[in-house]
Amino acid sequence: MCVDCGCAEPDHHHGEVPRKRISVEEDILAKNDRLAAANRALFAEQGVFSLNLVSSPGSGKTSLLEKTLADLKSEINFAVLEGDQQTANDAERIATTGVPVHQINTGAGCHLDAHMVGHGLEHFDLDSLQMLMIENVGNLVCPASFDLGEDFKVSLLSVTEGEDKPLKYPQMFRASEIMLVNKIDLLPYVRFDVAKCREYAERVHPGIRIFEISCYSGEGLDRWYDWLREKVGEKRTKG
Ligand SMILES: Nc1nc2c(ncn2[C@@H]2O[C@H](COP(=O)(O)OP(=O)(O)O)[C@@H](O)[C@H]2O)c(=O)[nH]1
Ligand SMILES: [Mg+2]
Repeated sequence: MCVDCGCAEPDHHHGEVPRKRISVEEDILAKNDRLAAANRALFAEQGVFSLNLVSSPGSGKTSLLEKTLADLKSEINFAVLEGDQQTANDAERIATTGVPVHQINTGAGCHLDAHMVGHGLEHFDLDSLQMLMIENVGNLVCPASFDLGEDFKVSLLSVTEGEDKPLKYPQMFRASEIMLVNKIDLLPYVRFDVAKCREYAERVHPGIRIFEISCYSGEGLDRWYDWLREKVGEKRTKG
């Protein structure tokens, strides 16, 4: 047994190796933060409002984008960056709305980073862009640590996932301005306590804004749309 930490590995050292690992991780995050700051400066200069959508796979990020773009594209100029490990499936879904979209495949990577987003922006005409939607790789862990330069992170949680997710993945919900509780059309069929979910989210992030929505029925989307309109307006005035 290792004398340093009590783990089962006999030849497990706790000297230089772990220290080096930590400094590499710090370097990666510091480099990411510098590139995120550059993205943020570009968004500010161009008056582009940007959101980073995060959730487990299947919570409805792409569905939310399809619905939002279909309903608001006549009043807001959007572009979408899609992040997935493999496939261009989501970009193909978004392309059917007619909104400019670019797919980023991260391979083994579990999140988008600011460098990928910076290059992704090269595919869009920033002069006419008002709002950038970034769909991150689906998971509630890694994307929390990587700033992309966005204005806000938006977490989606669908009612089939269990109401305790804000407590289990607090970093993600703490980093998010909004939590969207999606698939409320399924509430009659699943055991999901919306009041508890709200309480848990509020516990890890006091003041978090919560919208209950269904991308299928459209219920609750009006408040989400009003919030987007308000924020895009504010950003244009500042930009
Ligand atoms: N019942 C229901 N299903 C939904 C809703 N939104 C998305 N879905 C379904 O959930 C699945 C995953 O959606 P998708 O948008 O691909 O999720 P993503 O992986 O987060 O991008 C698909 O089968 C969608 O049709 C909703 O509001 N209600
Ligand atoms: Mg998707």
